[in-house]
Amino acid sequence: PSPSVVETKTGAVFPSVIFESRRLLGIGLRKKIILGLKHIDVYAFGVYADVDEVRKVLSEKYGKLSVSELKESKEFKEDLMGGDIGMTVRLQIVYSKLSIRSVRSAFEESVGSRLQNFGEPNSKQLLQRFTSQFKDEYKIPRGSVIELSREQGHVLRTTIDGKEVGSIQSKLLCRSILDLYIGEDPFDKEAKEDIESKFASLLQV
Ligand code: DAO
Ligand code: DAO
Ligand code: DAO
Repeated sequence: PSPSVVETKTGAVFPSVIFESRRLLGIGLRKKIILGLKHIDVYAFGVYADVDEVRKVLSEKYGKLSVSELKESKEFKEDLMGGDIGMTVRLQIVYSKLSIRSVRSAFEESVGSRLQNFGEPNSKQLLQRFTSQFKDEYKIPRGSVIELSREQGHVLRTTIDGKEVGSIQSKLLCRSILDLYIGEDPFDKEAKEDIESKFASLLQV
């Protein structure tokens, strides 16, 4: 069995491999400042990618570049973010008082700003379609695991503790969610660095 990785501040445990072929590339922490002063840890996250798909989609074009060349390449990042590559962000809830209402509003703020940046004209409707999946009766206590997965054809599939709560097909929504973790202004910069290096090393074969 492959080992797990522990996020030290929260104790959240991330399996090295999920869904048989998605490998853990890096972990981080999502924090939030509430009432302008209090820092809370909301969830720990792990970013996973399907290694075979990364290689299949990207190695022909980028296989000859070094890690540092890849890190400099905007085109490589674009292809990675926008490509049809299976990826999962696994969230492990740390904050014990998270309500569905605050999840919805945080989502509208963080993902909504990305959708607008990417020029999605119907960002409001798209957000609503996604957040309407989050029913008021769901409970997400500390320890809950939420998985946001990009599947074939840019389908965003959401699960809570392994149960599917919905799927939505949208390339831009998938991209916007990945952008929170590995985009230009990520939640956790160190995590993004780790993930970038891992991606690049996957192509060094
Ligand atoms: O910064 O504009 C951006 C988007 C970044 C996406 C980054 C994904 C990971 C990139 C790996 C770089 C490899 C060395
Ligand atoms: O109770 O007002 C409060 C603080 C809530 C902080 C909510 C941050 C939500 C972040 C999104 C979580 C997604 C699972
Ligand atoms: O941290 O701001 C953020 C956004 C995280 C994306 C959260 C998606 C949460 C989906 C959870 C549904 C739970 C009912």
